[in-house]
Amino acid sequence: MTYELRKKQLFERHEALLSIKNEPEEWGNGIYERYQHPILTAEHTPLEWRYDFSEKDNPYLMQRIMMNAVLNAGAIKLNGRYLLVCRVEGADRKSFFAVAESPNGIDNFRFWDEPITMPEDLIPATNVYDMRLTKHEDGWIYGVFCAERHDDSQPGNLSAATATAAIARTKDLKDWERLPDLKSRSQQRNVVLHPEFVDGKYAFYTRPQDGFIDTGSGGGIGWTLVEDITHAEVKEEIIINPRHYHTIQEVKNGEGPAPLKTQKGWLHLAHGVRGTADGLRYVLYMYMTALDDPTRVIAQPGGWFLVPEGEEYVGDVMNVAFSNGWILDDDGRVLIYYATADTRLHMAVSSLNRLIDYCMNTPKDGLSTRASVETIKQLIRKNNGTLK
Ligand code: M1P
Repeated sequence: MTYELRKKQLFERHEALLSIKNEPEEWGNGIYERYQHPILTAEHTPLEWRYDFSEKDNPYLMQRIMMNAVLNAGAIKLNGRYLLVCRVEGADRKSFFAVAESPNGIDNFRFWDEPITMPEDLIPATNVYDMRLTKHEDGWIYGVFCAERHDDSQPGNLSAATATAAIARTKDLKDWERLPDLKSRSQQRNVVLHPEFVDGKYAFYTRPQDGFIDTGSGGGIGWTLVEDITHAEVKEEIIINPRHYHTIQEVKNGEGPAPLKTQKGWLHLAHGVRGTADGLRYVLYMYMTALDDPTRVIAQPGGWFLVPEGEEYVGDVMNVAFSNGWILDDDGRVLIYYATADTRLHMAVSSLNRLIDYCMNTPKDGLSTRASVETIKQLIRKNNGTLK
């Protein structure tokens, strides 16, 4: 086969992948509908990012730069356009940010021509990932993400790293202004900017952690107020959604996307982590906080909201569901973007009303077997008319 013919077929196959129509599953759980196909994978990245299309320089039509994964995307609807700021990971293990756009938020996602060039901070990071997008009432769109650096206090340990919350802002997702990283005594990952001022200050959801992986004494999802976002510092930090023994958030948890404001309270999507004999299990869960006090949890359904299913379990980091992006659409639908196994990106669709109902009316975790059995029995009795 000639070079030109192989190249043509390569583009045709890629176009066929990009234009697959995605359909919702037929039977869900009533809370949301998952879509059948992953919306973005490494194979969706533009061919121009991976191939040198000069026959002279690349006669074998090899991938010169391979891609490993597309995962953990921030999401926003901007001027009617559905946009994801994806974490794309190359074969070299470096993550970078790239915008993918879809005409309907569900399928036909296509990457913009080039990845984002994120201006570097005073201390350049080795790796950046997991951007949370917040359309703040100050008029900026903020991207808060993890900046990872080698921990130079342990020169002999090649795996020693630090996690810091990096902050950047933009109006269009094209040009970014980098602000200094969030100053904090502890390491921080999964930091998210609240969309409104609270007491005239910027408010951040935090996730203090002693080490790069272990949260250690970090008690859960935290909260801090910051006067000047151009010199953001965690001075006082409270835990608003703690870890708890023998729950889905025993080992760690972290805020997902920026919360959605509803008439009943702030709606939150988060991830919880537990240990198993086979390693960590990452699942998604939801909770709500009060409108007049976003630090006060007013509802939290027991257990997980979404877990990996079937093939979703398999990938680079098995047994992981993770989300840092959702879009509240004009018609009340909530488009939830989630990654599985740190490998690919999927979506599920619900609505604001359904998610509020789920949060307000799902029994909470009674924290013991006895309480769980009692909750199940109450539902049985309600259904057979014997509930007193
Ligand atoms: O590998 C699972 C996830 O691990 C981290 O999340 P956390 O800080 O809560 O442990 C992040 O690296 C995330 O990107 C990754 O998906």
